[in-house]
Amino acid sequence: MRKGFLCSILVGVFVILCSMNAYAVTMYIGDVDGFGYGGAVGYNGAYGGPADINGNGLLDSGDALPDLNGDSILATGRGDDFDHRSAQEMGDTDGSQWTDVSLSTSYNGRPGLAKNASFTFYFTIDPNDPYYGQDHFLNLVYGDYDVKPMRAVVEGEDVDLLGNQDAGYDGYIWRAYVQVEWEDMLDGVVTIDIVAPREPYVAFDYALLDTKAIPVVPEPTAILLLGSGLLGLAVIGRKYKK
Ligand SMILES: [Ca+2]
Ligand SMILES: [Ca+2]
Ligand SMILES: [Ca+2]
Ligand SMILES: [Ca+2]
Repeated sequence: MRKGFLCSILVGVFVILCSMNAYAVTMYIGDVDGFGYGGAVGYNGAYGGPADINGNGLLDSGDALPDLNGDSILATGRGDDFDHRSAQEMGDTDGSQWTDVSLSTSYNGRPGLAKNASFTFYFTIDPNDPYYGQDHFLNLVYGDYDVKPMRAVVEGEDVDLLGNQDAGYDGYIWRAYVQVEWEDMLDGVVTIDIVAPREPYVAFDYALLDTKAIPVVPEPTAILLLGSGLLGLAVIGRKYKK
């Protein structure tokens, strides 16, 4: 009898955990595929080294967009236009059409430029949702912002974007995020507008609405430093023990 009771409690807990995951508002516009390059194996950034700077097998935050013609500059009219959109992404109207393509003045197939881009999340609010009332994060992954001003406006709030000047190299890929208050989600819509009147070449990988911000993968050198730092601490710890 007691075994059966315990079993039913465990099953109950499992069902609750499953339903918690199912109810979180986790929505993507576009896909997590490194701008359609995936891990960009064999591609270099304009700085001369691998585009996948952090070496995690995916073009993401902290990496560089590929300098396709190898002229050490990533820009409009410099041989770096690409269009990796699927037919479905091209046809979507939520914002997917702005992802995985160079929004570049030299690319005739562009859906528009950065200044025309916007992303809209539509979702259903359920008062029984365990996440009901919880603030969320709006994440945006983009590359090669270097002509000011450019910013994202999320539910009317300005979001600062880091650009190539901050990284010190061309084609810088970064993720920006902002907390979205629950009050702004009650209508079941969250919008991102890009303000970039003069930016002639930029690209977006995807936008994500979730209960957390996208973590940044450390660069290999940072991992090494962290590793040696931990090693140093371990040595110090050992010395103290003596
Ligand atoms: Ca990477
Ligand atoms: Ca180039
Ligand atoms: Ca640019
Ligand atoms: Ca993508």
